[in-house]
Amino acid sequence: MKTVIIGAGAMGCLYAAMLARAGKEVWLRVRNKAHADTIRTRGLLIEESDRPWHIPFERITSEPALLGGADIVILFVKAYDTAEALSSIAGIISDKTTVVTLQNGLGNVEHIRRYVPEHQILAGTTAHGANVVSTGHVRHAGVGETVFGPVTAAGKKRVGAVKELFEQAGITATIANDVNVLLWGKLIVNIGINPLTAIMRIKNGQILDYPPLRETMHKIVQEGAAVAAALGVTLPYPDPVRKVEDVCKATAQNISSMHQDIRAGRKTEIGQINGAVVSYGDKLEVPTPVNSMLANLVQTMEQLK
Ligand code: KPL
Repeated sequence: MKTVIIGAGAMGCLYAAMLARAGKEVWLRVRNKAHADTIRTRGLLIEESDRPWHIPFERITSEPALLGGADIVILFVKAYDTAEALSSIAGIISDKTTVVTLQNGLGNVEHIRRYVPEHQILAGTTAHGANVVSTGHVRHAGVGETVFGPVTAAGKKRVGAVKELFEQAGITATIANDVNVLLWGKLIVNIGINPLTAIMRIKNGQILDYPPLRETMHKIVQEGAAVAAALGVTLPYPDPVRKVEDVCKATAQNISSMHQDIRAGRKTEIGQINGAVVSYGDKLEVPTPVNSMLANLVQTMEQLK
């Protein structure tokens, strides 16, 4: 069973290291040749609360042609790079390949569908907290579940092999029946936490420490929940505001992925997170003024010199 992980950010490196540690054949595909060379030379270093661990990692390349075929492809690139990533690795996908997206944001499945038949696609979320310290060096800030499921009923028979692969590597995995509900459930968490932590440059838990910020988070989440309801999506929890507060507490020490992007001067996933809520809101005539304002602010921050 050969697994190819696309993207060597925090999550890509973490999952690659865990699978390699379990003796699995796992490859990493990165865009940047210098990053590939660094990881091939130094291996992957994972810092955990008790102690760091290291694993040599030579199966990494920036050249898709060197990857050969793949049984499982796991996508961990930023959501705005999904289409490019898929077009670059189209050659390694056959009718046997299962493509798994565990990325943030909306729109990933729609991009993957253009290259891969629906019954070969699994989609889901990861609740692991991880930050990049330097190339191939990751701080594993929090252990969480990986939840995923098939995009269509015909994909059901593919979930078992992926769940087994994860579990053999110590990655706790749960199967979800309704992927749309799952993705919207995670989206609502991301719209409430990511832009506020990126703009204020704070850790996730600090949103709850400042009443005006906490109130703003409530408004963002209520708008998102109204859009989900208008779309006919029943969120996987009864009280969205409470859910986001719980995630703020559970990941209190995390630097959210959007905050990490802003810190590193990278483009963020704001378009696929709060921007996606605004787009659906516009189509469904559900007002989303707070999400829209935050999307504008984060987009401006990406451009600030
Ligand atoms: O998914 C996350 C992210 O940072 O993108 C959360 C859940 C907010 C954890 O940091």
